Amino acid sequence: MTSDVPSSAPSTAPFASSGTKTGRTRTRRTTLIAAATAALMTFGLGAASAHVSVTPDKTAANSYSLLTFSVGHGCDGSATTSLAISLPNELVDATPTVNPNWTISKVTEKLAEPRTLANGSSVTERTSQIVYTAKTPLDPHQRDAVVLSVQLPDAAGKTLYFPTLQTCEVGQTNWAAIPADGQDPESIKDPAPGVAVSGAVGASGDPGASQEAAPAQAVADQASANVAAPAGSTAPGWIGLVAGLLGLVLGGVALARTRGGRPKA
Ligand SMILES: [Cu+2]
Repeated sequence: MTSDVPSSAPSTAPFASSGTKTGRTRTRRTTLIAAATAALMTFGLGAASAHVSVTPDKTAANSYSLLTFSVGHGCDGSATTSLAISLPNELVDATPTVNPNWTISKVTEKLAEPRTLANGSSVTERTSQIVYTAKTPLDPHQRDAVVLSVQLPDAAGKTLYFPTLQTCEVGQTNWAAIPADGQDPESIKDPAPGVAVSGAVGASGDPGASQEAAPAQAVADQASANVAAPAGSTAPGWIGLVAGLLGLVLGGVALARTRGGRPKA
């Protein structure tokens, strides 16, 4: 239904055909953005940001963390209609941040046996999935982000995966592939969003937790968690970032040349 043409043509055509200075500036900006995006995608940074991916604001075991799930694009050019985010077994629930673009529902499942939570209470069922349904299908060439609040489990050193089914008007992508130990998530097709849990912080009241996580390990986990990937892929992530920034700079230089080289613009 939704094709590439209607989504971009109406927004630029009026400016381009007007022949005003604003129109040309916008056209050039669009060109720059397209060039920069191409550079980012080429050098690998785009993969992490374009997939359905997750960015935690905190990674420490037992801490409350806001997990931002980003949707970078549709399914082969088709608009996204829903996202079903599965919670890892370690979590029994998540609190979604209200989002005006989506209706949100929870899928619950009975636990095989009751589970005792960190606060001492016991539960017999858990939330297995949070389902976001788009009020208006998300343009395949625009991105969006949804946020879940979770209490990270006492699982320092472990990566939690949130397999996510992205359903579109035509087709779907199941972001559910879990990388093997040490495998770069960027190297596999449709990787599941993952959060690496680091050592507990301020664990003075919990000697067990502080023993498990040496400070150096906690720092390493924190760094890798920022790119939502196991420690092994930290270096490639930074290379991608540097390469992407270089692409932006080169794009800027090209733009400046274009401007300077047109005497009768
Ligand atoms: Cu992608």
